[in-house]
Amino acid sequence: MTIRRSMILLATASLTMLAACNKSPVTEASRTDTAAKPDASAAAKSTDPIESALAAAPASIGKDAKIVAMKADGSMSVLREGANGWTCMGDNPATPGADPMCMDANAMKWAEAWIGHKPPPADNVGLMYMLAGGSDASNTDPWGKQPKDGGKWVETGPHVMVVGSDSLNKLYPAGGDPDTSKPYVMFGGTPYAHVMMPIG
Ligand SMILES: [Cu+2]
Repeated sequence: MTIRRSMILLATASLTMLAACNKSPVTEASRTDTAAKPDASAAAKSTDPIESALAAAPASIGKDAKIVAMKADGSMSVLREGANGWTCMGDNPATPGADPMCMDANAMKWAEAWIGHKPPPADNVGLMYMLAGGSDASNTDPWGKQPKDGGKWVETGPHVMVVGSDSLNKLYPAGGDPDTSKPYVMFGGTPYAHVMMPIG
């Protein structure tokens, strides 16, 4: 608990720096290329947790989704109630890339188990949207905070995730250095193995 809390405090402290590092190039590029379009990446890294969360899913899902934020103790605080069974969470500022997520009720049960270091429920296949991409310290350690031995972050573009399906996990490669341009398994060999399916 103490470690988790200090990690989160650390993450909060470096929020401004990270936002500055990551947002600027994207914003500049989009100004040149797509001046009229909203900048999805900047929205995903927004310090407004609702704006960030909504960047994860199609608007048709996001508009009625519940929005939550993770508190320092790992529990969730509700920022906005929802009506469609989906729950969205904004970017984690402790990771370099954007990684807001929107999950259905089964994926939410899975995520709560993962965050709480508990076994996920059996027979519980769930879907998750991460349309702004994902940024993970490790593809093998479900609770990794930093890449090991100076390794790189696992950066994945826009994708959907299927959690809780052993039969699907068996179809795709796992391991420490995945090709994130094709379907792959994250956290393979752990109870939190899931398929990451890039969609663009
Ligand atoms: Cu993901």
